[in-house]
Order: sequence, then C-alpha cells, then structure tokens
Amino acid sequence: MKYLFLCININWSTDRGALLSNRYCSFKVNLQFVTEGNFTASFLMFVFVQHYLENFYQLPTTRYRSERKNSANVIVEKLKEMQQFFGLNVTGKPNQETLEMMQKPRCGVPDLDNFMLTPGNPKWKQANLTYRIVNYTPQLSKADVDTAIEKAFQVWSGLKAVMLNFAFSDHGDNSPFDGPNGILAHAFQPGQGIGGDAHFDAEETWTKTSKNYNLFLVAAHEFGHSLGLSHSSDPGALMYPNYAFNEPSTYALPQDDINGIQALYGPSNNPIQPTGPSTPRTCDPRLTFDAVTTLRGEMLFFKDKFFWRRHPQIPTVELNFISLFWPSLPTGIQAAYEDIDSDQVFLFKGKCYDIQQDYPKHISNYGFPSSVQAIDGAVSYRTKTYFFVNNQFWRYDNQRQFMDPGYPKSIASTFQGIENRVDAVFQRNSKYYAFDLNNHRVTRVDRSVRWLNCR
Ligand SMILES: [Ca+2]
Ligand SMILES: [Ca+2]
Ligand SMILES: [Zn+2]
Ligand SMILES: [Zn+2]
Repeated sequence: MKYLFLCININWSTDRGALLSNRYCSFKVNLQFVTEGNFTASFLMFVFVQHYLENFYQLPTTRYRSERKNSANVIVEKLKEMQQFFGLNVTGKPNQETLEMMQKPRCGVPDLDNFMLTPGNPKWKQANLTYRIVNYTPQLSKADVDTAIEKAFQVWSGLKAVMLNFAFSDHGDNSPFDGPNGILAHAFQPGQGIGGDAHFDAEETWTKTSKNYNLFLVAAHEFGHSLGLSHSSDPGALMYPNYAFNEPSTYALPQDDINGIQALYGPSNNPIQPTGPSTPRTCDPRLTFDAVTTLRGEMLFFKDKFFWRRHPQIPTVELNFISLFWPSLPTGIQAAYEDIDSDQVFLFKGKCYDIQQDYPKHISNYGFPSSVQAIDGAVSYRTKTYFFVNNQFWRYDNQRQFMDPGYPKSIASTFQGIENRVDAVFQRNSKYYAFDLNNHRVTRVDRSVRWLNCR
C-alpha cells in the first residue's frame, strides 16, 4: 500500500468547516463545528471552567472557595489534569481546544484520573444481574425505553451483579442535573443502597436514532459505571466521558472496555475470548488512512469510524468519531476531496458519492466505466480533480464537468516512484509528498503520521 500526498497551494483560513451529510455512499456535509462563541477570557468563562473542574476533577466547590489558598494554582493544576486526560496540550490554560472539549455533552461521573477502575475497585459478587426501570421518559415509548435499556444491559452480558435502578427524574442524590445538554446521566459504582443505580437527565431529548441523545448508548455507558468501571481516556471507548453517536444496530463493545471489565471480573468462560474494535493509535508508525481531505484550511484524515482533525492554529490533532460531526455518515470512507471553488467536500464509498443532501449519486456521473468498483483516493487541483483507482488515475475537469480525454493513465508513468495503489491523497503548499507504507519507508518528505503532529 502506498500513500501519495499531492500538495499544492491551499489557503489557510481560520474559517470553520461546513459540510453536509447523507446515507450510504458519499456526502456533502453541512456542519458547524462547535466553537467557543463569546467565551473570551471573561468572567463567564472563568465560572464555566471552574464549574467543570468542580464537577469532574474534584476542584473544591464554591463553599470552600474562601479557604482555597492558592486557588489560581489549584485551578491550573486541575486544568492540567483535565488536559492530560483528554490528550490535549497540557498548558494549564483554558485555551480554545480545552473550552471546546468542556462544552461537549457528557456523563456526570467525574473523570478522576486515568485509572480504568473506580478507586478501590468495588464490584458485584452476586451471580444474577437484574434491573428495574423505575420510571420512563415521555419522549420515547415505554417499549422503546425497555428495548434500549435491555440492549445496553446486553452490551455487558456475561456479568454478575445485583438489582439496579434506572430512573428518569430529579432525584435527591446531591447530584442534580443541569437541564438540556451538559450532563446527560450518571451512575453509582457497586455498593449498598443507591450502588449501581443509573439516573438519566429527564430534560434531555432521548432517542432511539442518531439524533441527540441515543438512550441505548448513554445507558450502556452508565451501566459500565454500575458494574464498577470509571472513565477511560480512549476516545473510542464506551467509557469515554463525552457522548458520541455510534450505530446501535451494529454496536460492539470496544476492546478498551472489554479489557476494563475483564480486569474487574476476570476473563469470559467462553473458550474464545471476546474481542472488540480498537481505536487507532495516533502515532502508530504503521497507521494508514482511508481518505484525506482539506476542509477550509483544516485537514481531515479518515480511518474506519474515526477521523483526525488538524487545524492550523491548534497544536493537538484531535481524534473523533466520524459520527460525532456527521451522525448519518457511514464508516470506512474510501476517498475524499475538497473543491475549493464550489466550497464543497465530496466523500466516496464504493460506487457512490453525493453532492446533494438527499440522495447519494453514482460515480458513473463522473464518467467512470462500470468496471471501477471504488475510488482509492481523490484530490482537486487547479480546476481538475484527480481520481486514483488501483494503479491508474483519471483526471476530471471541474468546470466542463467531464472526464478529460486520454485517461486513465498509469500512476507510475506520471507520479514517479508511486507504482502501487494509493491510499489517500490531499493537497497542501507547493509540494508533493509521497509515502511508501508497504515498506514503511518514506519516498519523499516524511512519514504519514507527521500529519498528526507525531515525531
Ligand atoms: Ca443535562
Ligand atoms: Ca482510500
Ligand atoms: Zn460516565
Ligand atoms: Zn442521580
């Protein structure tokens, strides 16, 4: 497998991306990335940050603020803990990336630190796990709630525990909810009384779809706490504190959570140990990308159900679920390019792409013969779009909306040193970058993970 990065003249801009999504195939997505709005270095921001750290990082609460001697120092230290947990640049300052992270909807259970298990590792000893739904949300039918909770329960199947209560209410446990968004739910670690119970903010909109917030996904997360797990800093884990949508019908418990639960309750009795999807490691030198594109000055690197987002002004390259920004986009995007003139991003999967919001289109619209099953990589450069398919490439004229005559040509004949298939292509600056990932060797410039700011 080879990477080819064709890189030419991109204008860095601070503009935030706008893309629009679709089912299957390919997609033009229109999405407003979360911004910090008017959260400048103001009093409001200070209160917001303080509140977050009190809730999730054990910053002493308001009551004791007067007793806080070096309270500024305490806040800096707690901020650093939070930044460390989320893999952000550890500055101790409430910079843009930190504020964005703090504004994401999440679980109400504190993050403490990187330990997978709740301190003291409380767990259940009983053999039969049962639960009771104490009350229901008016936003979903009783049957839908039952189904979501049952399915969430089964995510962790094969375990032992005790009677757990699921409640949608405000509920007198000294952890009040906060209205729509923010904290979605919380749960208690194994123990007497309230131990293992899970509570859901009744003011959220609960759904069984990709719309915020999918009850099954939140319940499955809370149930992990009920069993004794605490938060994981793996952004692909179910026990990651922030909410992210994942398709419920195909949901499989991620490996990080399997490791966590097995550390607590031991391996499965099944001769074949369960395995789950792993999160790609950002600086793994063997990392390959499914597709790469620029987007209004940012760069997006797609891999399975994840993507990295590289912003010119933000030193940390953020790994996210694709679904976090585009809930209806499929995983495994195969190619992507930005057409700067029309300010659109086109994404490809199999024989499909889409430039409208509603229906995916067929790649034959570009003039590909029916023998082309999928696009390996695509990039737009000076009114032309180059499509890479196996060892050949096509050139499409964006203005005439026609495939240029004389194509396909062999990749090797034009792009010397790139003889095999291309994984992903993008453009930037006036340079040409090539990576031979088959031999783990760079043919020009640098390793691919350099794009993720790895050393
Ligand atoms: Ca809430
Ligand atoms: Ca590809
Ligand atoms: Zn949680
Ligand atoms: Zn509660």
